[in-house]
Amino acid sequence: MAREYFTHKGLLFPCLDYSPEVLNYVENEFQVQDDDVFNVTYPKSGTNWMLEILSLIRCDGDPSWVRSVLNWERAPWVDNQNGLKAALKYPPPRLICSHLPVQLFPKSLQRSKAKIIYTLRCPKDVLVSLYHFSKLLLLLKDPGSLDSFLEDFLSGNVAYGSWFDHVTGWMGLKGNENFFPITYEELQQDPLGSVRRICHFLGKELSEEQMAAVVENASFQSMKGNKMSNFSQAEDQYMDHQKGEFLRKGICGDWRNHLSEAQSQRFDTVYRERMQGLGMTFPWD
Ligand code: PPS
Repeated sequence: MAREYFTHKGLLFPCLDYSPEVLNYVENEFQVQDDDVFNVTYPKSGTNWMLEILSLIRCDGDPSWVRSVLNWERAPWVDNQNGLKAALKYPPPRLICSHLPVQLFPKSLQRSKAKIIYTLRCPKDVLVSLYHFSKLLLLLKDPGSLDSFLEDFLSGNVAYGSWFDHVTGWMGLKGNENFFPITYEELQQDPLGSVRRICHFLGKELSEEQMAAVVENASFQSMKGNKMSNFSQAEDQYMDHQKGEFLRKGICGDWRNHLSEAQSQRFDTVYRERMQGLGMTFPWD
């Protein structure tokens, strides 16, 4: 089961912990509640950073919760079996993570006032982060060479499917008052301003000191030193801790250290083809 995938509605998902039954249940039966906050991303786009920020905002910047409860318990991933069980038991107001593309997201979202925070990241950095993470996360297939993984990524032959489809699908909700898109790059460039905007979206008032505490306690270094947030507690059946760390580099533009000129140009060609119709610009454009 480890490192194997199945296909559900045209997309690949890991066999370990995922199933068509769970995905169907989440899409068709899961009841979104008005006070739910969803942390939605394509993998490796800053999900856990946002999870930490949202956890800390919930506690007015006080780090006790993030230092005492595992991140996947603070905000379970509804997409898989264990996460779904935890989400169903979660006392409201729920904080829930998901990597699902918009077409597989719970249909009941349409009838609710739940809030969605959608974090995007430069796709070349997503590619590089996912390439490294695929070596240690035993849910994912071994990535092979960077050249072949680049082609898999560009064609959506990876878990959760195509980055391009995910982003264009979710960004269709832009302008909806309960949808808040933000980039990893904005979080890096202006963490305090980003936290202020997230608080405003959530209708949560924090003082300047409390927002500064959110930024500080959700920093790369703070998370790296917090065993509730750095995935050091992930079981060996899920993660090969010898192969690397979840909190790898945490920077923008690391792709420049990995992609050759030819690989970068190949990426740009597909990016232009897939993104030109969207009419949006991003910090990495
Ligand atoms: S996952 O596995 O899909 O849920 O991964 P995700 O959390 O979306 O993304 C992991 C990358 O985010 C980086 N990260 C951070 N960067 C900056 N600051 C903070 N606090 C932070 N927390 C996580 C993490 O290091 C991964 O990026 P790379 O480039 O691999 O370092």
